[in-house]
Amino acid sequence: MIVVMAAAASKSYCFKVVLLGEGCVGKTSLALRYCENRFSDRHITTLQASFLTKRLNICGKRVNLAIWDTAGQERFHALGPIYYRDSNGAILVYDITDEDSFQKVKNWVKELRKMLGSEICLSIVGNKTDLEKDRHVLIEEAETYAASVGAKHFHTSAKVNKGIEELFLDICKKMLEVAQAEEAARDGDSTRTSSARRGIQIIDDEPEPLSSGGCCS
Ligand code: G3D
Ligand code: MG
Repeated sequence: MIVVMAAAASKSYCFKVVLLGEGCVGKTSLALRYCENRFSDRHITTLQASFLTKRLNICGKRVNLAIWDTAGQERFHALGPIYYRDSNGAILVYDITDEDSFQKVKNWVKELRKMLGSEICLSIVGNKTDLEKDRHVLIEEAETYAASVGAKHFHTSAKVNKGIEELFLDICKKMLEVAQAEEAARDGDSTRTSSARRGIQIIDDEPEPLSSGGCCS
């Protein structure tokens, strides 16, 4: 769901992005690196919070980003639509040293397109590029696949903090473009039903100061 808070001078956009991918590919590590700039060499199995937040300013637009991470349910094949519905974007992560994890990304793309259509912004991420010597997923194959499904491909390492800012900034820009196009359509009053379907809310009052992730849940 997109929530737009409109005040006289500025607007805030709240976007939800989900992290998807096989267990151990580095989803939690990417979120922690981006939001808290930390990395743990030990597997993080007891993540309590369901999402981390980050505030961005993109070309003068304030964006509150909620990054939803799993609590490890993917290991039991127990991630259902309840986790990703209402998402504005999805980041599909694989481990470049694990071919199976790349195949799993393809399954996720199919499921998301089937359930949410083309409305969700997708990014595909090959993580653990610090382990390049153990690479088992061909760069060209991954990039060609991403392009074929309308997703951008990124190379990241949560361990050495590479490519992560670019990844999140890019998907935020895309989600902002979608939200602004929806606003323009609504202002033109031609696709009111489309806006309603995507759950855009316009709040005309002066926004309250936001606590971390407050309007995104
Ligand atoms: P998940 O949330 O997808 O299940 P995690 O994955 O973030 O818990 O990470 C799983 C393992 O991969 C962890 O190591 C973590 O330290 C490691 N990892 C995550 N990102 C990177 C990376 O960019 N490079 C390298 N080399 N390792 C990474 P363990 O060994 O504890 O399983
Ligand atoms: Mg995790």
